[in-house]
Amino acid sequence: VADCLRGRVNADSGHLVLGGLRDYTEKLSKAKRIVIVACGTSWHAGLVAEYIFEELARINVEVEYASEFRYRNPIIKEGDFVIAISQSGETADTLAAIELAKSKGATILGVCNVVGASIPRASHAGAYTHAGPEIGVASTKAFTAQVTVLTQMAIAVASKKGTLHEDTFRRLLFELERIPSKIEKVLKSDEKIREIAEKFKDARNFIYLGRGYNFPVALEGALKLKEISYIHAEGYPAAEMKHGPIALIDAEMPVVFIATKDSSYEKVVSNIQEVKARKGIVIAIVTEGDKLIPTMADYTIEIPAMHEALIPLVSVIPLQLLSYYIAVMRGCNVDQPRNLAKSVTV
Ligand code: F1P
Repeated sequence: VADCLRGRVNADSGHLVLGGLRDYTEKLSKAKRIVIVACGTSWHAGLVAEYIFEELARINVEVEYASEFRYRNPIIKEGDFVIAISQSGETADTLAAIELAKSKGATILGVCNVVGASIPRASHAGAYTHAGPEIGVASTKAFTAQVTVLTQMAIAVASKKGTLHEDTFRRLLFELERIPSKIEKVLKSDEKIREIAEKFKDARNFIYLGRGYNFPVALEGALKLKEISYIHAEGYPAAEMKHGPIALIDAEMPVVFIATKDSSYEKVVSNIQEVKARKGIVIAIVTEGDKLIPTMADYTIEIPAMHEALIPLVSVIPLQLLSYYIAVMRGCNVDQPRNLAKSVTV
């Protein structure tokens, strides 16, 4: 992530430097609609991007699973922008979605990790995440790097469009520069996360809940646990709990809340109360210094405070570590999970 940020955000001059996208910032700022296509973890990064683009740049964004988009007859018009996100740059579903969108006249922007891969080659322009190779099959640092690049794109487009107040622009750049040190701080909770993993390594099910920017993080936390530990896990928007998942909650059910101090905080606090009233076990990711949630939750992991649009970059880290430790304790091969391929090319 530090590599991804270095040389790309120049906080002193207040400029964003997104090499391959420079010529498209102006065009994107006039876009009526952006469609994001991706699979798996990259799709979750796309959901974070939807929230950020809509909030900062006020552009309508739709996020599509490439594996569905490619088989239907989506409405794509000339002038639409399609952002294709992929770690490997070789995912067959995402490539097919690109070709379909291109045939309907869309401009394709690729966000990819592997230089020269098929997806960047099929795109009109794009940005590399430069996260380095993923050693394991399940995407981890790719998510943080993708969200970083997409956030920078949204900031650049919003500032060109004039929808971003100068103070917010400067604050976001300032805070983006400090994300690596915040991640390092979270990594110091390693031992605590290991202890939580020890308690839940034999669980059969998990629920992950978050609101706003932390909803895609809940999905990603659940996916990581499924992928590498083979425990059944579901991610939901916390507000959806009452529409179904609440039926699953009992004294055996660990519920992971991403409950940081942001605009959804009060609502998430009531969701935690609802789970506790049903004797569910609450593991909460909270903002450093939070005094309330630790009195309600069974376990808490702190992350530093930051602008809410940047929280996913950091709140995902303890969830990745939790999955990692649970998987290791269950004797799973975290680098090569069963049935998963590094790039899904069929
Ligand atoms: C998409 C993806 C990964 C997942 C696994 C299978 O890959 O779903 O998110 O962790 O490796 O493929 P990509 O298009 O981002 O390379």
